[in-house]
Amino acid sequence: MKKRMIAALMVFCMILTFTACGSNSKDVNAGSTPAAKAPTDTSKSKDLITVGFSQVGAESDWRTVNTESMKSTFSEANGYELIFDDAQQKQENQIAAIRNFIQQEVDYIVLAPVTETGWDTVLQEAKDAGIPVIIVDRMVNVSDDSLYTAWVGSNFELEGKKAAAWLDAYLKAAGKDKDEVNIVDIQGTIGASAQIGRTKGLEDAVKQHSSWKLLAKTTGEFTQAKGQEVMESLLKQYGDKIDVVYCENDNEAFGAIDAIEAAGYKVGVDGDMIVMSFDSTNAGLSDTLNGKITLNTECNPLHGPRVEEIIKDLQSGKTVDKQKYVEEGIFSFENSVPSIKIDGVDYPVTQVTKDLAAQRAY
Ligand code: GYE
Repeated sequence: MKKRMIAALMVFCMILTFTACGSNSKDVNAGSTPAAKAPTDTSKSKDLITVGFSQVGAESDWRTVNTESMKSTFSEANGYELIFDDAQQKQENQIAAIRNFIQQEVDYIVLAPVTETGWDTVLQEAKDAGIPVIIVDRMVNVSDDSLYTAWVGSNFELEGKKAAAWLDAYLKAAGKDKDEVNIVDIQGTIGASAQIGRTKGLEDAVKQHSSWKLLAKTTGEFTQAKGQEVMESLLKQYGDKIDVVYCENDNEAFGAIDAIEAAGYKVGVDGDMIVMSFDSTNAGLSDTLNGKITLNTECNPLHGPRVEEIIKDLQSGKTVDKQKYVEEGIFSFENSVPSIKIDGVDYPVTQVTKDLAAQRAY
């Protein structure tokens, strides 16, 4: 209590000092209503909104596009000063980056969290410093929702459900729904929302299909190298007993396809096993067009403008949605399944064409 009072006094004194000097004060309002800039604020850098962005890493094509989207949105020309930090897939690096942003008194902290848990302490520090935190892409699992202002990203469990519903419909259309179907799941980074949701979508479906067997689930850490390594060992263990390789992102799928082909097997609807993937990046869609990936469930990485919209609303004192999902499609090599239904909602399945692949924005 005493400490708090001293801290409050110090903050008060600091505010007084800054105001007296006519210096530029910082926004210190938490939550959804940041304070207006000081009217005396004339210097160029102070006109810019400072955003500290803690990015997961550079593990995949999706991530590269996502980084690009953030960097091009939060440019000086658009009125921002972006402090970008690549955490190399390590939560401790993200925590250090956030502490650094707090020290630099940024206006907003944007966090793409590597995993869901472990954020309470550092987000409380950001809240205490009065800096709004926007979570993007994966989710955080915190005990108190007021530790972040808003979240925007994908419904990863729905993505998993879409993929599993397509597999069900595809097998039915091929007259193979009574056959035993052996599946391996190359998971994403364990504990990341994208992994949790996609794995759950598959596992729930496996429980509902007595003929589906999940032979193994193991992480490929969302990278091509690990996807290949993991697939090599799965092939050693199960060989062509595997019918479906469920990769939780495109890069894992690229690695898995390399491993399958190097072991002398053929991927695709007329091959030894089919590969399913998530993301639908440019390269992912070309592999869907050529049939190496049979189904690709979209995950949209273009979050820069979405985060900017939240920041603009906060700047103008508007309330923002606490959580916002992005709409996403489903792309397939073949056309036996025109659409799928989940919880009463129809989702079209788009067969990839040359034009569609060529026009892809990411
Ligand atoms: O699917 C994967 C990336 O969190 C949605 O992370 C993101 C996932 C994406 O590494 O490619």
